[in-house]
Amino acid sequence: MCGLSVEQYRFFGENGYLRVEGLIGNEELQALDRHSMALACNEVDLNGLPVEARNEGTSPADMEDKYFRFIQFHKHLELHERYMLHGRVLDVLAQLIGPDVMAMQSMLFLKPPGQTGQAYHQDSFYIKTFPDTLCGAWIAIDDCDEENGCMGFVAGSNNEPIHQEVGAPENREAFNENLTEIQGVDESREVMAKAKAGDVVFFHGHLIHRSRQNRSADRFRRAYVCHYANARSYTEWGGGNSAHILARGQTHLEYAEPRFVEYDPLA
Ligand SMILES: O=C(O)CCC(=O)C(=O)O
Repeated sequence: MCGLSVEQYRFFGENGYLRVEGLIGNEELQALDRHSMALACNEVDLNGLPVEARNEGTSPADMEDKYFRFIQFHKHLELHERYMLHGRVLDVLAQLIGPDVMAMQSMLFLKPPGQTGQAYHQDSFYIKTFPDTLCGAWIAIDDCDEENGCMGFVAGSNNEPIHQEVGAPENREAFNENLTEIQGVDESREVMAKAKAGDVVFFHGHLIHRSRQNRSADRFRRAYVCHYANARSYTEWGGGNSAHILARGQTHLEYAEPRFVEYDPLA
């Protein structure tokens, strides 16, 4: 059991994020590293998966865009489901938003050099849960910093409501032009979410965050990020509660079973 200290718990409540160092072990990290690089190099056979390709290219940037950051691939590939249900990640989530935890969304970011980021947003704007208990867990596969486009957090914005004033991003060089940006954010409150490979960064659904373009010459900025909520929160997002895996504990609501891994949410 990975127990948080009172300090860590309080830090998350006040700031809306928490980086837990080295939560992913070396061998686990190597498996993620190999798999994500094989996807980037188009070496994983994805034929026959019920997923729509958004382009015909095969460069790492094309591969990332082709499957919109491999969104919801935990429904198709064992490794994505296994890491979505990572025991130590869930230990932390059970303390932050649990004890009952529902696994809702997975995305694998490759972010090769040159790739844009996503402008300021709050995840609970998109993924609605009632009560609102959304939380992201962002596994760093590469070391990340400002140069290769780590995330930036507006500390404390987890205690703000969901901002409805969104529009197209102003800076289209740094940010994906197809995704929206919260208007009028005070950038001086932003802290850089630097991380080392194997760290996991937890962030609250109301936390205003973004990530800029990867401006490095040759460093990827890969991350596997999943979104979770308390399993007793009601949702219509992504097919409703019955489409999302009960990762920890119990719930009176419907839920999905894992497809690939043998799993006991009460263990
Ligand atoms: O990893 C990134 O660049 C952005 C991740 C993000 O914004 C999210 O998961 O909500």
